[in-house]
Amino acid sequence: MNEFYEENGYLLVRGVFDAGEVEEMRDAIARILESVEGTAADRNHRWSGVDETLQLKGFHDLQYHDAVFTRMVAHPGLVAVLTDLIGPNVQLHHSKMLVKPPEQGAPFPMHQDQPYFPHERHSLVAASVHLDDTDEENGCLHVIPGSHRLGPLEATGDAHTVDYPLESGVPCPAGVGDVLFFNYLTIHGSGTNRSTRTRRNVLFQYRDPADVPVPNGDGVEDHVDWGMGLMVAGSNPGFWDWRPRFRIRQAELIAG
Ligand SMILES: O=C(O)CCC(=O)C(=O)O
Repeated sequence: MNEFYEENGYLLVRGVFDAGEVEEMRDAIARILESVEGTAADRNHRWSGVDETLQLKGFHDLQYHDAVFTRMVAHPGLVAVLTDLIGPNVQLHHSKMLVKPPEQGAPFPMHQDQPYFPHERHSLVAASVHLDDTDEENGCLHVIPGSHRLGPLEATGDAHTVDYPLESGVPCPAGVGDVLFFNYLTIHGSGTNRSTRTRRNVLFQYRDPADVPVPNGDGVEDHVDWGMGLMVAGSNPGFWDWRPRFRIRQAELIAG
């Protein structure tokens, strides 16, 4: 495994996606935003507790919105890093887009991702794909190096935040096409977008398929998204043991 990642719990890899691929993803995001405009689906996805005047477009399940993302979640350059960080078998857990609009882009308070989708072996790695140049002014990610080694921490509130200020993290400015990889135990967050520039990211979350999700107190797995389980590298030795069985009620679909 990459030594820097092992030690620090994150890794910035430059130029994973080329300009054309970034443009395809930007266009796909624009199509998603256009498709929800004026509908009930067009909600503000800022985190609970964050200033209500701030905005975040945070839609999940990108590969069900647009085929561009089906290709990008399995992008060879991305998968090459993932197999180094996770192992030969890599499975998609979920995908989402994050758009922080200019001057009012909502921040993410510092947190670990682990409480949202706990797993037994903590193999989960986020790949945050930068579709705009990102710095402190437009709300780049901050991480606390080595915090993945603290294990799961006591978290508070619906947003599962931890008691660390954003300033305690190292800012990770990144360019278009760069990917910031980080473990789901690594404490991270991002600032408000106060610049005149939009900050667009997509985030793909992956795991080792042999890493078993930990159910909540009612024996239910809380965080289940469409596309969960898609193999992007290797094979799935546990396919017959663990497989989601969806029951979709049309009425729920219509109600959103
Ligand atoms: O990209 C960001 O601004 C933060 C995203 C994040 O912390 C998350 O999705 O857990």
